[in-house]
Amino acid sequence: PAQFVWEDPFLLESLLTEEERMIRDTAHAYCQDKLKPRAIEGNRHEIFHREIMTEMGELGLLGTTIPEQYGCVGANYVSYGLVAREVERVDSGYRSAMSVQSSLVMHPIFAYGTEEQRQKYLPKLATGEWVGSFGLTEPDHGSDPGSMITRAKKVDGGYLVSGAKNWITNSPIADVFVVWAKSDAHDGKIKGFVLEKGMKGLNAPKIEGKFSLRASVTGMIQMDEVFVPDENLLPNAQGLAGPFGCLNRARYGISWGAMGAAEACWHAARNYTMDRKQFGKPLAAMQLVQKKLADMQTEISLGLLGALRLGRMMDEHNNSAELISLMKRNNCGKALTIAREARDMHGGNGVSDEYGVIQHVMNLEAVNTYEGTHDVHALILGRGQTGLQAFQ
Ligand code: TGC
Ligand code: FAD
Repeated sequence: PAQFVWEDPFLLESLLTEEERMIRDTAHAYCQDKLKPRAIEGNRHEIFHREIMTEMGELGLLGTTIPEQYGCVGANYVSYGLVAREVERVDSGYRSAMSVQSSLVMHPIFAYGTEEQRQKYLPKLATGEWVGSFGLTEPDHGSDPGSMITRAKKVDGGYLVSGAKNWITNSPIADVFVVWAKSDAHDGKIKGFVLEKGMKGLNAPKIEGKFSLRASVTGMIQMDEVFVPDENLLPNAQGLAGPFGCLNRARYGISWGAMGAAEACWHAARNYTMDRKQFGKPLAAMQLVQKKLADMQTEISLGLLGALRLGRMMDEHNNSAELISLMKRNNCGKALTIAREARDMHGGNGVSDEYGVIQHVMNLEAVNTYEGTHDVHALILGRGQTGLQAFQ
């Protein structure tokens, strides 16, 4: 029989193309050399180092799937997933910043925008000169965005947008805001608008005291009759299908990213228990510890294989939204369990950020909640297999 490769039992590596491996290797080197050294400070002091966006832009890690004519690398969805895995191996907060820019800001401008909008925004978002944010969630409407109250009122030459968005990644440092609002000029249907920093009536205060994703900046978007010119309406999407088209892509990326965080925790737990001796033997020689390592290996191997299969289906335009829910839900939930186990296996040291596990535990709490909570994705899957909706 072939040799067992403990860190890659399905030989996933052999299922990637040359180009996919090249993009992955670029991301891996950057994340380990440049991102990782900042993660402890970022988490301790709630700092998002803004220059990360320009560095990622330089390497082609923003809007990876968007065509080259807009300054992007035009890679496939598998490559995008591999990048998310490498970034989140370091910290989910950095992957958040990257996902929002790529899937939630650049994608809607590319998919629903005019050629002028693409030309105006995409190249600067691709280099990281501009940072984007995505406003769907409201203080009183999270899992049920269809009940949003943010409104766009038609006036001469544009719209007056009023409302508040809550828990918005990147908003305090954003130059561009893709905001979803119900438009009275479109029978009250949800439309996407591109707002820009400095518009009158627009504020984006930071949310303080976050104990998760501390290396990512999160805030609100407050809009008090912000005048948004007609040319900033995204014309080619209407209804919830607009924001969900973006979420499908971000959720897919998260299914890879969460496995990157889980791998970091698994490898840390394995190394730690190999080195650490109690009762005269390495902890890794104990049966209970080996069972935990085996569970981590199993869930991560299966989770990565599922993410890869989903990526291939996305590249063939042959994926369902339900399958994205299945992978987002499974991989986030499993990653959170793995991170908690790895933290436990580090004993007291596990609560110190020096060991690189506790911040993954805290981060994955938010990752399991945003982009559709673990239970909301269960309801999407329940509806998908029974035809009966259980949201209400
Ligand atoms: P429902 O009746 O199911 O659908 C309404 C319309 O939307 C369409 N649709 C989709 N289209 C494409 N892809 C999907 N995944 C879609 N899901 C729904 C649907 O076809 C329909 O279209 P139309 O044209 O017929 O109107 O809507 P509902 O109101 O019953 O929704 C229920 C539910 C629970 C499925 C949905 O609202 C949901 O998924 N809630 C979770 C909310 C969420 O994920 N929010 C994310 C906010 S953004 C974020 O968290 C970013 S964090 C990023 C980071 O920092 O990394
Ligand atoms: P709620 O919807 O109030 O849910 C609370 C609890 O009730 C959850 O356990 C949920 O599973 C459960 N629940 C809800 N409905 C049902 C039901 N029908 N049946 C059973 N249980 C149910 N949003 C953006 O738009 N843009 C962003 O950039 C963004 N970034 C974020 C960054 C962070 C750090 C965080 C924490 C959130 C971010 N979000 C963002 C918001 C995120 O998407 C929401 O928090 C998420 O969708 C859940 O909504 P909620 O917080 O209002 O929880």
